[in-house]
Amino acid sequence: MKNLKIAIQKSGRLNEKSVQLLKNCGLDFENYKSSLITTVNNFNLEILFLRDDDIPGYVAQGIADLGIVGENVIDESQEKVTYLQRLGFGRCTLKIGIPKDSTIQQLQDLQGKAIATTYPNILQEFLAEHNLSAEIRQISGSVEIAPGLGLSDAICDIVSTGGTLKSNGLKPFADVRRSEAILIGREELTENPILCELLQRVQSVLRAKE
Ligand code: PRT
Ligand code: ZN
Repeated sequence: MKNLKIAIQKSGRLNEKSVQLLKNCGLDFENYKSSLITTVNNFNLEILFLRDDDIPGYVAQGIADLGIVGENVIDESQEKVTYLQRLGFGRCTLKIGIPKDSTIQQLQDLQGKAIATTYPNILQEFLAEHNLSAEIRQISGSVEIAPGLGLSDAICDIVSTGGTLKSNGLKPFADVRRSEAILIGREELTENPILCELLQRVQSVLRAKE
């Protein structure tokens, strides 16, 4: 039977837990060192190691069959992929943060303000849901320093402990969406026997953790 391909994060916050999950499923493979693709020795699966941002697109285009990636990245990508299983790790919340001494007090106060983010699509949707229009300043990283530099009145970024907000003189203001790691796949694949076997193993690993 033809191998399936699963894309996981090459390095970063989801890498270790994604690798651990696959190993706990009994899969025997070499972890990523310099090769971006590895074959599982005892299962019909190949593992691709990618930047997380590329994973939804690879799956949607069928370059990979499956992927493990944060919901925030899936939503922002606007790619069409199927959710197969919530994985319970990589939990975080995309939040609006404002300077500690900001005059912003309620959502309506965001009207006409500038908000810096690396998540322009999700932020735009959130603003539209609340009938707000604000200026979205898309930047590619270090979003938390934007208000201090006078670039924006607020930010929209991932928060987990809140430590980064605090150490940059910001405070959480509103939750935009929660996120956790998700096993995604191509829609046509749901009946595939290799996927069914993998999914059963993943679910029994998750159950054993409960
Ligand atoms: O290189 P690549 O593009 O693959 O990785 P990346 O740098 O884009 O992502 P990475 O590895 O930082 O995060 C991968 C995924 O982990 C994210 O897409 C989220 O789904 C999830 N996740 C969970 C987080 C966090 N927690 C998190 N705390 N992603 C980012 N952060 C950052 C956040 O951006 C902020 O700068 O951590 C900082 C805030 O953390 P606290 O604890 O100070 O609040
Ligand atoms: Zn990324």
